[in-house]
Amino acid sequence: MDNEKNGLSPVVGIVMGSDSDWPLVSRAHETLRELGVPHEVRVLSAHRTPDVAHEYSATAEARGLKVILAAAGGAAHLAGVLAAGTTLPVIGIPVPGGSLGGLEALLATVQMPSGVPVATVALSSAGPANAAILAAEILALSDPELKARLRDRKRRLREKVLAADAALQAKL
Ligand code: RP5
Repeated sequence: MDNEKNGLSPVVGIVMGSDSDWPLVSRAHETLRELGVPHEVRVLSAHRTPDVAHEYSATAEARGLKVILAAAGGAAHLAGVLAAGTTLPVIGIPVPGGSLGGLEALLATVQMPSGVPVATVALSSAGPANAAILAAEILALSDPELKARLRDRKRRLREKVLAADAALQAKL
């Protein structure tokens, strides 16, 4: 990953249940890259490699991670299984495309039992980028430079909407 090339230790772990999730999950990777947040990306499965998923979660904090993003579709237990093994914040990304259209992944991700939270983002193309932004917002609580980059990103969003409105008014 880019961080390794730069010699930076990852502070965010992006984990997905299958490499088939990558086309969607790559948006989280791109967003963290834009924000300059060092991160790693892994394929781990709650069902197919449960031992590796447990090990990842149990060692995440000691390895320097501060937030975990976990994406899965179908019976999406990955975020919950990772959250069970760490006190780091875990952000779940439900992946659409299962036989129930992703609703099953959304419910499996969001409906965690008391005491083991998973912060769940939208079941849409906005989900992975929002998960990355939320992770960056958590990290920015103790990183003023990252906070400034997030503020700049939000300012650009505002300008985009204002420009779209101005363009529409000019046409009507
Ligand atoms: C989940 O099952 C994965 O996260 C993926 O969204 C879904 C299908 O996985 P594959 O059969 O494509 O490997 O565990």
